[in-house]
Amino acid sequence: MTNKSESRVTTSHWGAFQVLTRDGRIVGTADFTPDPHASRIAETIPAAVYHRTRVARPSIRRGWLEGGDRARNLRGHDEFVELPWDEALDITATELQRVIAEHGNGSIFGGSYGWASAGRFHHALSQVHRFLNVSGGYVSSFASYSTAAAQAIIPHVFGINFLKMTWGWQNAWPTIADNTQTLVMFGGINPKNSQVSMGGVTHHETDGWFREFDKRGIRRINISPQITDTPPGAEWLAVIPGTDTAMMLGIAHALETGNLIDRDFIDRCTTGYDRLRNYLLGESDGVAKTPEWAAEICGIDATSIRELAQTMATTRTLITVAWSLQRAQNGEQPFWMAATLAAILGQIGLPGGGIGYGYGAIGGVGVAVKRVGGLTLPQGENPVTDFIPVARIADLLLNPGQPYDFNGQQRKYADIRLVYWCGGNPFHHHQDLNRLEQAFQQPETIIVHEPWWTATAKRADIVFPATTPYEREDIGRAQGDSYLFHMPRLIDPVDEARDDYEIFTGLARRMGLEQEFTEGRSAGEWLNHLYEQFRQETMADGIDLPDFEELRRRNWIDLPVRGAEFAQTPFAEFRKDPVASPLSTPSGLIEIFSATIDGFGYDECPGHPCWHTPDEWLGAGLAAEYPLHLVSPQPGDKLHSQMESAIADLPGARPTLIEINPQDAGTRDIHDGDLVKVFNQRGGCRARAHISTDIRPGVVSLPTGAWLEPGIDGTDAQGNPNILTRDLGTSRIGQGSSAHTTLVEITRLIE
Ligand SMILES: Nc1nc2c(c(=O)[nH]1)N[C@H]1C(S)=C(S)[C@@H](COP(=O)(O)OP(=O)(O)OC[C@H]3O[C@@H](n4cnc5c(=O)[nH]c(N)nc54)[C@H](O)[C@@H]3O)O[C@H]1N2
Ligand SMILES: Nc1nc2c(c(=O)[nH]1)N[C@H]1C(S)=C(S)[C@@H](COP(=O)(O)OP(=O)(O)OC[C@H]3O[C@@H](n4cnc5c(=O)[nH]c(N)nc54)[C@H](O)[C@@H]3O)O[C@H]1N2
Ligand SMILES: [Mo]
Repeated sequence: MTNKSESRVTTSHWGAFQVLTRDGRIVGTADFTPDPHASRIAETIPAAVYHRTRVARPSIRRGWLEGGDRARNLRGHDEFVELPWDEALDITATELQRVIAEHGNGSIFGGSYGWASAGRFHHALSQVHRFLNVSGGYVSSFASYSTAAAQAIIPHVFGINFLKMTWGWQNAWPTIADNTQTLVMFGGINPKNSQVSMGGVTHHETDGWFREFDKRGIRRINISPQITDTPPGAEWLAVIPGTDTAMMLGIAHALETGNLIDRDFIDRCTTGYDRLRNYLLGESDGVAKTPEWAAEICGIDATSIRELAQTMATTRTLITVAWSLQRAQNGEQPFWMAATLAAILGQIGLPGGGIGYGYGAIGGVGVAVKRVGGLTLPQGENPVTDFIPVARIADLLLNPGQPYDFNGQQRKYADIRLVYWCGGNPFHHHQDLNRLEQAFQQPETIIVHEPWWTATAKRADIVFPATTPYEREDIGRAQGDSYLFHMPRLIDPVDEARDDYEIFTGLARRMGLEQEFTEGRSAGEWLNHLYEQFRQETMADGIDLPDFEELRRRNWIDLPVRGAEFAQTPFAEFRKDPVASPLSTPSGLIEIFSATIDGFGYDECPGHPCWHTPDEWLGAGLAAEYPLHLVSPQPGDKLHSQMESAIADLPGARPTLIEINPQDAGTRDIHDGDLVKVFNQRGGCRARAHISTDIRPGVVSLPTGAWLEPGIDGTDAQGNPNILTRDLGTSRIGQGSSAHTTLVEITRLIE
């Protein structure tokens, strides 16, 4: 790899790009030309890969090595001792064996949530799960921070797995372009988010489709606290965060009382509308959910709500809901209520009509592709069946043995002694990070694999330096994408970094489990093996693929699986004949009332969608003290906290910009560019004010992505919103993250 310049294509969660190397070093990146709208995220790679914050060598916390009780309270404040690989692996294998012998595998948390990197074999989560499975198992985690509440509620309503619905049962962009007249977008459809997708999105087409919608005169309505949540040209209804369910109920009331519902569809295809109708009309609780009632809550006037109801009933309407709406207290409700609206409008099963979730949340949703076989490292079986809903990590560590409810089950938190994290950054992604700091003091041992010294790595006991995708060979392939990539090893590992696979192989060898873990294969042999399997499956689907050597030579292939001919109309068969093609719900129908959920006896949900005032919103008593609603969306310039090292170095990038309306800035004497403190009862962080009328008064927006860095007074210097957010399950149904249910106050800081 010396003395020459090369340009090879690789892929990532934000799509494909060229990597330029010279003398074995990455010196730049360039766009992948077939991508019509390439993401800029790759540009930070050369700086990030060689950044001073790379973990250079295996590192073990001094207090853990030397302290009698392992000085657990020093996590995050201790120093690390660098050790040679052999010694660090010996110590770690011995510790894993000790914990397993003394407390059993049910005391190991390996849920290890996170996005890690693209690439099918070196997928960090698959690697850690496979390793822990052959070691006797681990407490796992269910669902994701992205869609936990949706994953719980949607099967009750439609009888389908939410992720299956996301990828297979949605209207595709070409169908929308051809048929939809009104696109009603709760939470918007944001091309900045569709830059990325799990495993990659090669054609960034969302912007292009919106230009097409504009040309065709499709009416677009953005119901969101931020106008920028959709491409320009949409009407904007600046809803108060957390109140969409109330607005939807107001629309439903207008449909019901205006004779605008589709009785035939309701009778044939749904169950339980009468129960909801009683609630809408106030017969069950004495409060009619009129547009006037809704307006008081959601901040959109009753006339607009009535007009919207009229438009939705008289035009082919697709209601879309961003995932963000369910990342909130009772986040199950807007997803259920939006489905209910689409059902009573009678548009489910019509091309370009009905309901869709997560358009724009990630690229790939809405793309018309034919699904072909997957390419994944087999993880094996987990002998431990215990799990937590993913966002309950702090509860788990703080409450061993304590009971909790989840989707009709009564469960108990395990007693965790060892935490293994590989491919995620909980001190970026979890809510109420001060609480997570306490939770992270509980386990006896925390092991992390990371390329960089993230806030999580700094709070671990044992940190192994992991390679980045550019330092190893892999294969790239994602759902919702037509491309297949060979991802070449572009440079040697930086410092002493090793692949996760190699690290786990070293541990497995010491634990007498090498054969089980590797099955006798090197990384290269695994790639050949997995590719050959994928090739056979794909050929069975009628698509010819070259052998691995040839894929290596070609670098990438565009499979003939993308195009309008692959678009399907979701629920069309069901709509035609719900008896012959029933849904997998208990009734076989769309459940507007769910006897199952009713049977849970949760007072937050009576068996049909309903409005409950959240603990924190602009109408809460707490708003007297913390009068601004904080939304914390995904960052537009990066993926979560990845490559934060290089981003944080960019002039003006940190602390993070917080968007604030001129009215709210004015009353606080805050000017554009001022350094501010954002705070509430849970904590505080610094940020820099960005004043804009693109955000609704009363709402501020601080994207995620900064690495936590608390100063002596506990204020985070970088601008991580999760020091402010509340660590509370969405409800007992989904127990997802409620990141968006957060009130704050802001003051100007003197620089
Ligand atoms: N307030 C608020 N909080 C949120 C959200 C929100 O909307 N608001 N959104 C939530 C959502 S939806 C998500 S998905 C999460 C995202 O949270 P995470 O998925 O935890 O965020 P990432 O920064 O992608 O973390 C991946 C980590 O893996 C490391 N990594 C990359 N490649 C490798 C590898 O090959 N091996 C190893 N060992 N490590 C690797 C990266 O350096 C990085 O530190 O955040 C959640 N948090
Ligand atoms: N560039 C980039 N793209 C990403 C990611 C990234 O890190 N960077 N992460 C990816 C991941 S893991 C995920 S899960 C998806 C997330 O996709 P989403 O969940 O859809 O995205 P968010 O950015 O969290 O939120 C979108 C918008 O929702 C609005 N919003 C917040 N609360 C409410 C509310 O109560 N009502 C209404 N109507 N609107 C509200 C906010 O204005 C916010 O800008 O994004 C993916 N895309
Ligand atoms: Mo996510």
